[in-house]
Amino acid sequence: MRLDVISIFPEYLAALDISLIGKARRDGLIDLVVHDLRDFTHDRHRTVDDTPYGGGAGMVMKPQPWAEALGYVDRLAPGPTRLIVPTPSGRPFTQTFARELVHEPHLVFACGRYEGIDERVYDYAATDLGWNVTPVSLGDYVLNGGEVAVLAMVEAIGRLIPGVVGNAESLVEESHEGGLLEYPVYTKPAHWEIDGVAREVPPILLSGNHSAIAKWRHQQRLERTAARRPDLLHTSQFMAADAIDITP
Ligand code: 6GU
Repeated sequence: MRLDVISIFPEYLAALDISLIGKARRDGLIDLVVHDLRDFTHDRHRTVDDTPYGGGAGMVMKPQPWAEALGYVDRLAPGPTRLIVPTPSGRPFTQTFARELVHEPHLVFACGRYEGIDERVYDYAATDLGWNVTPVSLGDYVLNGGEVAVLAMVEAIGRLIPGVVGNAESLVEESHEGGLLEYPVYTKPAHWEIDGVAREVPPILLSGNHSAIAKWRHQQRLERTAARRPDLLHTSQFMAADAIDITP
């Protein structure tokens, strides 16, 4: 999978050199290149923004550096390309959406700053380059720019590439895979004391009764989802099946 990220703060993306995603890049599973938008400016000050037509607060990113950067990336990696534009006004990024994006051969992330990118850039990408342009949001809050959102999205997408996460089972057992939150987990010691208070591991997990453990974990997922994310229960694949009692 080919990924390009365009930003005026390429150092922000240095985190993609480490951990699982960094290893996947070194192993050749992810071909990721970060570009500095200012390399596509031609003035002495490397200007990327200007005041908005029609007035209003803040600055807007100029179309020319963006069009040159996108054109450059298109020549570097020709072929079907999806342009992901991180913005609070985009389509919600979910596990389902990550699973859709992992099948794309080429993703380009355009990190805007300030009040956003001149809208004509998206028309250029769609019409002249033939790219699929998709504004995407991490949630209903505002970040200063797309960089942190790209770190999250690349990690969520990258870990779905076969071979990136060592234990493939850990992919299916997780929160949101299957529409429910994850069950609580415990490790040794079984009896643990701090400040004179003992906290025990739920005895069922020490019972060796695997079907009882599976039932308990499923019940924990339902209770946790009901408490923290009741909105998820309406669409969960478990609702219709057996009308499970989710009262704690
Ligand atoms: Cl994807 N980008 C920015 N800039 N802000 C956000 C966001 C994305 N998601 C929520 N807030």
